[in-house]
Amino acid sequence: GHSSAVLWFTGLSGSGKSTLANAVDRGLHDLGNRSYVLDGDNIRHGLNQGLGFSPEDRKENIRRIGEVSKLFVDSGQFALTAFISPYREDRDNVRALLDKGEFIEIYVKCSLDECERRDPKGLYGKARRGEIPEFTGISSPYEEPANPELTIPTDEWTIEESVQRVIDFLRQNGHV
Ligand code: GGZ
Repeated sequence: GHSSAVLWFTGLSGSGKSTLANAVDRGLHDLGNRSYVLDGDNIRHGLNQGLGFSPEDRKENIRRIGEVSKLFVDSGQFALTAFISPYREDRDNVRALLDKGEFIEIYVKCSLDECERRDPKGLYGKARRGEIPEFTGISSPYEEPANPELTIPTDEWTIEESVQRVIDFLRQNGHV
């Protein structure tokens, strides 16, 4: 039957996680589903204010987001999360919180070169100049997912194609 899930978008800054999550959110609503996007704007400025970007703080950031996502699924809603979540272990810990099939890891794949070209907030430029320490991809690692449910190459696919691929996956797996 139909069942909600966590759609866990992971990828570099500027890879398109938030854009894709919000587009999928609209697609799910149009199909009559309840869903909600968790991102830096509503989590890092609220629940997780005070957490920075050290490995320890990122771990705690992801842990709390995982717990909140689980609450959404318990309430029957889709949680769409858009965080870099650079550490494989932290993502796997969230996966372990949820039942099988309820954690859908979506690798928003975009080369570092392309993310730097986009640089929508000028953060890569600052990181290159040493003005932002521990910046993911520059001076802090990003660990690619080993076995994501989906990989979406945002430097190759349109947003429409990408949304369709996610919705198709949810259909094939009985979520919608
Ligand atoms: C990475 C940083 C950093 C550092 C500030 N490293 O493009 P953005 O601005 O909107 O997305 C980035 C966001 C990453 O926060 P997350 O909560 O997704 O990170 S993690 O999952 O690793 O906890 C970027 C901004 O915050 N930002 N400093 N040093 N991104």
